[in-house]
Amino acid sequence: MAILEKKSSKDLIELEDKYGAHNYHPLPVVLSKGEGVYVWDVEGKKYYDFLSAYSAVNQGHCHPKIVGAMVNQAQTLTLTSRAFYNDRLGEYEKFATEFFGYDKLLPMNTGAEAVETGLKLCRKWAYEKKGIAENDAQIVVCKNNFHGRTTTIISFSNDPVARKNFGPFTNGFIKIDYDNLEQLEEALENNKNIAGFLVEPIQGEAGVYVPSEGYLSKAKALCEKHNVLFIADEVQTGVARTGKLLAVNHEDVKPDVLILGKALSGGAYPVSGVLADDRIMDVIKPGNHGSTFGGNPVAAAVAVAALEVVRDEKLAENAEELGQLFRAEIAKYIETSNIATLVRGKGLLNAILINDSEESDTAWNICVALKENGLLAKPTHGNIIRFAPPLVMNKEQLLECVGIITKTLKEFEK
Ligand code: IF1
Repeated sequence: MAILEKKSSKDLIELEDKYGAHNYHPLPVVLSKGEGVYVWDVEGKKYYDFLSAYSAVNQGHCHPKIVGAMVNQAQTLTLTSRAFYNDRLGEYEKFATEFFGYDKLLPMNTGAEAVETGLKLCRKWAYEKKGIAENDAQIVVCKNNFHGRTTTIISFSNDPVARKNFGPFTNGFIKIDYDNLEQLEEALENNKNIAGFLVEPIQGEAGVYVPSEGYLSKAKALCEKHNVLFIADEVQTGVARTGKLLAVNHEDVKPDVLILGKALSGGAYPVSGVLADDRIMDVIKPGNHGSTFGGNPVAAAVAVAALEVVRDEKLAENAEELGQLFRAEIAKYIETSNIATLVRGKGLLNAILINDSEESDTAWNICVALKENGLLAKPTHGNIIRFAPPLVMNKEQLLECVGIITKTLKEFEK
């Protein structure tokens, strides 16, 4: 019977094309299995995963400890809603707040929801604690940000593709250049209605743009001076990706509001959350905010297991060490290359700049060739390729991957 026949990659791509909304342009590979740093397509070809589901799968695909916790909890109790207590949420909240050093956690599911939560928390704090007049609060954000897809979040995006024809938008945001302390200071000095500063410690979608050393700590100091909340979106950079538990730890900054997602679950389940101390979080009262699935028992069990893996397997230390090696090896190749011009990043969140225009399809074609050579990565913009493998990789595997990447880039030298 046709229904029992194993479908090919081509069939499955056609199926998505016919029945799915066209909101993505994926690389033409159909995956059906993952383990650690590897994924397999439906024809059985094995690849190194150098995207890690945009840094959600930091702990590696199908980590047995995380999957074990998920299966066990799924067979016991999946969802109660927050109308009742469940026996996992409090344990998770205690674990997560101690792990990250905050008084309270507000659990959500996706990154965008957690960003929304952070923005709502910041506004409410501004009216009830800072004393800004109702509806006057402003939040400073950075140009070329990526914080998710909701209407409020795209209201302060400057990506025309993400915004066009989705208006009207939410007011109350002031855009400044990323990595520019003068503009931040000017915004804070000249406006008494600023409630918060929302920032990615490294801009991921912008092309793994690492700010100048000292930017985050000086921005935090400016926020403190003006009684403005420093809100860090660590959805992509958090949970060991950049070589520290949090990217802000590189500059010893403690954000007032910390937003996490993606690798909080090791990619097994949608888990996000917002962390803050009581002086901020206590503005949230029953009925102010919530979610059917936020803080459900499966999410709670998965998140505890995922964070334990990060700690027990020393993933931050491994990301730091392998990241140094990756950049050093790629930099050596770049010295003699006319196709790659720069490697940048922190820990295992890195990007290689391709010597062509943003409008060109060179980076895309390189990613297709990388796929043929057994490594999956995705361009961000037309001329930047992001490289972010699971953090459970070892040195031998990383060096093999450097070999695949340099060999592939050589095929494109002019
Ligand atoms: C997609 C990018 C990465 C994020 C930060 C919040 C969110 C994200 C800093 C929202 C999400 C994703 C979503 C994904 C592509 C991806 C991405 F290229 F678009 F920028 F990772 F680099 N804050 N990032 O990076 O989290 O609601 O998606 O759980 O397909 O849109 P979400």
